[in-house]
Amino acid sequence: MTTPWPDDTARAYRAAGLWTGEAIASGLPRWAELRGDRVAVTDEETTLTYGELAGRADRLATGLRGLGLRRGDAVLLQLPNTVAFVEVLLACLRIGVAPVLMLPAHRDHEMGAIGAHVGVRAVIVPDEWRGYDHEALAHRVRPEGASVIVAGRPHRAGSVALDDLAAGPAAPIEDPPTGSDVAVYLLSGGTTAVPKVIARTHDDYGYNVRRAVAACGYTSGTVYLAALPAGHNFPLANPGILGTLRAGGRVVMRSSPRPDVFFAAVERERVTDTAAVPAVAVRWAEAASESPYDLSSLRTVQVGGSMLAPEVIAAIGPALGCAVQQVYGMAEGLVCLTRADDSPAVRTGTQGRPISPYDELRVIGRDGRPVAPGEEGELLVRGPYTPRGYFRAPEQNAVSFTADGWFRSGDVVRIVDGSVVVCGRVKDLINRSGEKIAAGEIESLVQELPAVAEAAVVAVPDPVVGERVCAVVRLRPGHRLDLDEIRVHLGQRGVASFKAPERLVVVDDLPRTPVGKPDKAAIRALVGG
Ligand code: J2J
Repeated sequence: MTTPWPDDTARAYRAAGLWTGEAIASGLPRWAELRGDRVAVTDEETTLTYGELAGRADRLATGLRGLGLRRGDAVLLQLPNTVAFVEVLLACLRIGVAPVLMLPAHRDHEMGAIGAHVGVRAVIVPDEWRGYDHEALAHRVRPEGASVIVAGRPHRAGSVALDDLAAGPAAPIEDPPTGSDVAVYLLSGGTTAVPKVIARTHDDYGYNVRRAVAACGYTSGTVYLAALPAGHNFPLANPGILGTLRAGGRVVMRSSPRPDVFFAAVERERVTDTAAVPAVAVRWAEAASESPYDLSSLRTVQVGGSMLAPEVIAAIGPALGCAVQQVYGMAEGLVCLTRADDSPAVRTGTQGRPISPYDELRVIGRDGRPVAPGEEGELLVRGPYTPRGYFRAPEQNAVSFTADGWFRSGDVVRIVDGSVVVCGRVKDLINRSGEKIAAGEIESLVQELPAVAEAAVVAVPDPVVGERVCAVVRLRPGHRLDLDEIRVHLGQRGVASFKAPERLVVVDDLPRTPVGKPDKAAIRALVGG
């Protein structure tokens, strides 16, 4: 199911004190005692102190157990950036129920496939979000026997209100998780038809969070704004929500990265730190000069998730009046970041160095051999928080991992004086504003249209979102097709709308490799990618 680290490696990580055996939220009662009346988390409507958050999470944990959820079970967690997200996350972590972190944009296609793949025992959703009925979605996709838990006001028979679950007294936690239990399941953009799932253990994810906190210097004075969807690894753990709570700081939840929402939140909450994908950071920087808001509390904006030119990076800090930290990370594990005391050249021109001295990085050429120092090649990685395989995916693992446990990142990088520079990628996906869209997934969906004989999906460069999805198709004789038909079809299939092609190119034939397969590099070149 999950590929464990080899015994001797795991022993070494434990002996070195990297893996502590502790569950991630096991400190919650202690936090409540020490920090009782300090604010832990706030959104536009609700504010909870550490004491209140611990109480809510433990009552909710008891409620979840009352529904029959037990240590080792999994749930789909699809909540926007709200206090409820944090409560549910902590409740789950307390009792060893692992949430699969979905995005609010996911629909039947993603929720159904992933819920079934992981075998979830509950689906946790908002009642409605941005005009969409998530409770109905949850009922459509839930595996048989799984509960539907609704934040807000449920209106369907068979749903359970989150507030009702948290209404009773908290019972002692009888069977708490240990270090090797799964803490969370993260989604990988990946290159397959269905997103791949990464099981992160309490040991490995907890270590990742601690290292990120140390590298970024978060303290009880940190006010972290979660502006990216909280289910992403970046705002969740690097250092993000979990790191800020660990450090005793305050988490501010906002569900939109719009500049006006961001500026207002920074001023109102005196935000010190946040994380953005490049497209979002650039929008904030552009809007800052006209903003009447006071942004003087901002200390550092982390930027990562997709490529950005050094000169653009260099302009963001001055515009927002704060430091910029580049972060190169992946849900599969490895996180690199620039440090405050790095030289300006390193801070603008590289994506930083690993957060752990135990991270092993290797750059290989097309021949599979390590390249000369400073040369470009594919990055392979291993380490104490980079799992050795995807969850229940033996075939994919044979491709994505080497026999001796290295994860093939699919990223093309150079390593200069220990810092990583991301140069490109060999994996077949589209990186739209930091959201990873698997080409293969969209290709199979476009292929379902009767007019389509053959389809290839590639990225086209875009000044705003970095890359957009472009479908290149060969039609069946006598057929026509327009972009709307593709978008409507994907919508009907219940695919998250951010994945829908935004450009269509019809060709007489697709460029092919010598063995007759569509030649993705040539197709990319054809459409200007
Ligand atoms: C270029 N490409 C980057 C960067 C990620 C922190 C930050 C980002 C992610 C993330 C994350 C990049 N420059 N600075 O999980 O904790 C691309 C690479 C990488 C892929 C991973 C975190 N930072 N990328 O983006 O799992 O291609 O994680 O392999 O969503 O994003 O995507 P994801």
